[in-house]
Amino acid sequence: EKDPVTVLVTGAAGQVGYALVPLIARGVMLGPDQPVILHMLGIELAKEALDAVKMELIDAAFPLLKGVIATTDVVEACTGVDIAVMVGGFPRKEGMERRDVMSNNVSIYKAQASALEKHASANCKVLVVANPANTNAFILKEFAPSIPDKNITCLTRLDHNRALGQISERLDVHVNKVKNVIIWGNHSSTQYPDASHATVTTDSGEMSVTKAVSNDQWLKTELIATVQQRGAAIIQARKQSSALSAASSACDHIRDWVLGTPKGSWVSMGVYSDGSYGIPAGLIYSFPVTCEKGEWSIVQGLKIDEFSRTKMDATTNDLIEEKSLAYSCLNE
Ligand code: NAX
Repeated sequence: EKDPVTVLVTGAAGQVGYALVPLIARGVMLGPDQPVILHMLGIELAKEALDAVKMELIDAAFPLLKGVIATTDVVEACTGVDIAVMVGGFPRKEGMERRDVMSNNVSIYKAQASALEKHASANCKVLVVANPANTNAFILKEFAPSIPDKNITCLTRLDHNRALGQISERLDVHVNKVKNVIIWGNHSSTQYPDASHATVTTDSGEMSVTKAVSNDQWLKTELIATVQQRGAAIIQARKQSSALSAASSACDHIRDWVLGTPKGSWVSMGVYSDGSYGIPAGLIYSFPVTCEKGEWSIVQGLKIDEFSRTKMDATTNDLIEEKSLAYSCLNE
């Protein structure tokens, strides 16, 4: 039997956390032969609910689950962690200023960065889910300088999967026949869901999605708007934000990162920009990536037309603005 991998989930008593921990314990994230130890971090206010999640994990008698910790102590939570999924955060409530939300999250991510840096495994991989996801990941990176840049990422896989889902519905093909969409930029409404490089496998072989939909306008207008606004549509219908799809996509993100992407296909991840495609270096920006042996690399050489460039720049500017808001909160 393999040695267990220790996975931290912060905010595990919340709705995404509650959907995510059973998937991890079942092997959906790291594979059906990989034992796991779960560390769940919560805050005092949610401690009872967090203890209840631990009780349920024990009750479910998962064969792969070798241990569970439910704690409000950030040091205990981060100690020996191999994979950290950061779901805990301060949500935006009605009537709240953007600045107040940012300020709260900046202090949470600053503190948790230091704890991870000091106590997690040396090669700990980090996925930030909590919003503003890219900027929380950026703050984490700033305050955990000894964690390699390549190990800090944020979730845009849900947006990526949403785009695949919309195209599959439109073409009436199974979602696994569609691949290589791209989410560029910020996990916010300025993100750019780009299907111009996507392909679909049909009975007569692989063809571009642009050709298959035979309506370029749909890809450039409706698809983009639907994916950008999908989170809001779920909130409107469910009165709560997406949870099961977010949890499932977080598993996809880590699984592909650790175990690799299939040959010929890429996925979207919010990663540290190295300047590819003219995106300012150092921003946490969502790019198309392939993964091999636990390392992601940005897909190079894709043609970027005028339309894409404008959209990619708009989401860059959104991220630069968030970054300066975060810095101004730090200096308060
Ligand atoms: P919930 O409010 O249900 O859960 C958040 C949990 O975090 C709560 O249990 C809270 O007590 C806990 N928490 C707060 N501060 C903490 C701290 N300092 N340390 C540890 N835990 C802390 O929100 P939920 O719907 O689960 O969403 C979680 C986060 O994911 C939110 O920030 C949300 O905006 C974000 N999302 C991001 C997505 C993405 O694609 N990147 C999609 C899903 C989700 O909306």
